[in-house]
Formats: sequence, structure tokens, C-alpha cells
Amino acid sequence: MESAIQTVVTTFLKSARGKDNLDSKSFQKLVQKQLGGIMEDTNSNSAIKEMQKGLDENNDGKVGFQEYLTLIGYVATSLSESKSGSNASAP
Ligand SMILES: [Ca+2]
Repeated sequence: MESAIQTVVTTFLKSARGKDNLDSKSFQKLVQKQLGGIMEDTNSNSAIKEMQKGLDENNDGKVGFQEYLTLIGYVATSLSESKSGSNASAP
């Protein structure tokens, strides 16, 4: 659990390279490299751009840490839904 949170934080910091935000390119790289196995449409640049727009609450064209956490929360939610879905169908 602790290492998972550390990974979430260090992944953002590494991708942002000392800045407070991820620009479009860094965000795209992060999603494709780190979330390709867990999310759909990560090979589509336009889908990632749409995702970024949806996350960009302050409309600065970049993904801040809070906005990034929104994405992590979204991924975690869909993961838990798919897991509980498979539990529901188990005997
Ligand atoms: Ca933003």
C-alpha cells in the first residue's frame, strides 16, 4: 500500500521533471507507459487528449497533481468495479 502510493507520487514527479504540471507530451507518455495495461484507448493520441481535457479542471492545458490524482481515482474506481463484477458472478 505504501509503496503503491509512493509509486503514484514518484511517477508524477519523474514525468513532470521538476515542474508542478505535466504538459501534454509528458501526460501522454505517462498514460501510455504506466497505464496501458489497465486503461482502454491508451494507444490513441486523440483519446488521451480528450482524457486530458476532461481532467484539466483549471483549464491551463496541463495536468496538475490534483488532476492527476483524479485520473488515478478514476482508474482505481473502474478497477474495483471490474473486480467486484467478477466477484458477483463467482459462486
Ligand atoms: Ca490543469
